[in-house]
Amino acid sequence: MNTFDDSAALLIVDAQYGFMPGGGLPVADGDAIVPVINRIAPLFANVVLTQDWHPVDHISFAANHPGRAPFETIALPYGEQVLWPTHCVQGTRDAALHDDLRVPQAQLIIRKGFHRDVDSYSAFMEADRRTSTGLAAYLKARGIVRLYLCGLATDYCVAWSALDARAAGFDATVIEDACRAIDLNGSLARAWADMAAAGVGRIGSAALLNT
Ligand code: VGL
Ligand code: ZN
Repeated sequence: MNTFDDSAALLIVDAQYGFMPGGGLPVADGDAIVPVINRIAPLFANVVLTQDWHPVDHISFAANHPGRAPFETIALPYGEQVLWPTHCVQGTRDAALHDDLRVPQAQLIIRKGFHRDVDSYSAFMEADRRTSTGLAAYLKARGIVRLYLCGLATDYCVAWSALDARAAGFDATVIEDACRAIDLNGSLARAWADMAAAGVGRIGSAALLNT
């Protein structure tokens, strides 16, 4: 019952324990996305996942900046960086994808945030806006032109990925109820405004299931 042909892909962003209740950087109600994703994933022949994948000494962790607390911001060479609680450390349970995700057809897992000195919210481009993850080239090589995005968190990794998808020439639509947000200092409203301005579409999973 694949609804979408080979020119479309579902991009599942950071559906990891680290962003679920009990994780290092818990997103409220984050685990509610799992059953929604499991309902929509069978519509897609192509599925790609991302995994936030930090070394323990990563620059985005408040713990690596003495005297700083989580959710403060610092200036880095590439711009402003939010300091996060330690999350998704490489090889830990916190970095694992949720066990209940059922996407057996998934074809690629893009790991990001593994350079110690650069964060990467986006699945496409690291925060220095120069270092590519290789995802755009992979999708283009496979003839994929349309992306549907879901995962965590709406206002960080999903939004940055959707914006970069548009910048790289892809059609991009966020599946709203298959995402949850952090919403730090108005970040969610800003993310939706930025996505709208960039031509990112929005759809609900129920509408998607009726396509
Ligand atoms: C994310 C903050 C830090 C995300 C990842 O997946 O949205 N947010 N690392
Ligand atoms: Zn991270």
